Amino acid sequence: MPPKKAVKEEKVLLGRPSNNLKIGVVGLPNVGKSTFFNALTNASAAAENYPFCTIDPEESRVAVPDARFDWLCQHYKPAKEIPAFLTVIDIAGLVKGAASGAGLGNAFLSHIKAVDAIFHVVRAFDEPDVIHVEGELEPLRDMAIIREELRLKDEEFLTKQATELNNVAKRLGHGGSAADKAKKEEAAIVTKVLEWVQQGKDVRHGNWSNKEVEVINGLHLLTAKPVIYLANLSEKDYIRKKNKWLPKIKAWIDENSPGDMMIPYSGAYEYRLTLASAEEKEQIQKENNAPSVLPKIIVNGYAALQLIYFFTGGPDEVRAWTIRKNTKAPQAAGVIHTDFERGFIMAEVMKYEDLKELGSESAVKAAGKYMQKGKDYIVEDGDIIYFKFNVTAPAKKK
Ligand SMILES: Nc1nc2c(ncn2[C@@H]2O[C@H](COP(=O)(O)OP(=O)(O)O)[C@@H](O)[C@H]2O)c(=O)[nH]1
Ligand SMILES: [Mg+2]
Repeated sequence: MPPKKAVKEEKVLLGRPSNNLKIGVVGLPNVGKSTFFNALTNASAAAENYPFCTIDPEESRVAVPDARFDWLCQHYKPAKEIPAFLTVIDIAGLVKGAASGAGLGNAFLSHIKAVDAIFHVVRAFDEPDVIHVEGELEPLRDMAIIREELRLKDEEFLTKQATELNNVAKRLGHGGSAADKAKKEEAAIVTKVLEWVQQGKDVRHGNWSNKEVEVINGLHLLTAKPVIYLANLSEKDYIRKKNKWLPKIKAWIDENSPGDMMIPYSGAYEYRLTLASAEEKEQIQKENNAPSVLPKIIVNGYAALQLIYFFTGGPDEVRAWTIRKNTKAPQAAGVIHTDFERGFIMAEVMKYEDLKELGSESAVKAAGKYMQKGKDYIVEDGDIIYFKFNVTAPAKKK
């Protein structure tokens, strides 16, 4: 037999975000979670171009800002404009000891379980009027508390899972069917993840095999979710771009949560901006030389999930579709409709940059840059795609 060609295995990513992405705002009480949440909600409600809806007082749907999307809408002047959305959830009730029932206890848990990623708000503003639950302002202690509560919850859950699975595995003994073997493998993986968490580590920082990732994704672990740290500064510090805690927060993240992003912002300032009229808003930002950082926070929340989008465009509708990096054309088509995936024939692809530069679809075609791609094509961020498919193809049995 000829030697097998070495194929590079595609890395399976942690998490399974859908087109309806959710990010939870997490942190100790009085750190500025609701202020941040309200600023986001106000800012989004002000963007009248977008179909906006607030789901409930703690849940808000915000459009992901994207200059390419805006340009496409101007270009096609469609009847309908649908940007990418992020659902942001204000999660209250996480305090020291919450994992074992303190404060609102476990109420926060189901909420965090349901999100795809976490905005971890850290208080770095000193304000004697705003009481700190833990006494003095100490962002590093606060971060450690939140991290530990989430980790403890995972440890508790994994302990139960591992015990159950290992009991089953023991009963199965040696040998067995393929299903038995899979069960035993699952027990071994869950045990391994439990041991990792018992060492005080977060699941997202482990280097897991694809098999392990698949098991982990079924567990909805809290410490497997991507985290973006939001350091909440006073207006003054934000404007002068200086705060004594920031270098320490950064160092803490590098040591305890390597690779996770930190974005400094000021809840008070952002909130004030959202209350101002459009002109006032411009003026305040210019005067202080301190632009709002909300768009950056939303865009990075999106990127932390390893998401990209492709566009569909035409006179009826311009729309941004969310997919994970490394998604192939048929699966990208499947996000629009399962028929598109099932009957996939080809993807006609234009690059956003080409359309923008050349000015029209026909010019892109004339330049030979309108491409026809097959089922192995990996969709790239910013592709403008027209899918061709054949709906009469019979449904494949799974
Ligand atoms: N000075 C200052 N106060 C803030 C800032 N962000 C929030 N606050 C205040 O801190 C208090 C608690 O904020 P809130 O958003 O309700 O915190 P939550 O408990 O984490 O939801 C409120 O009185 C806010 O006005 C900030 O950036 N600077
Ligand atoms: Mg609150």
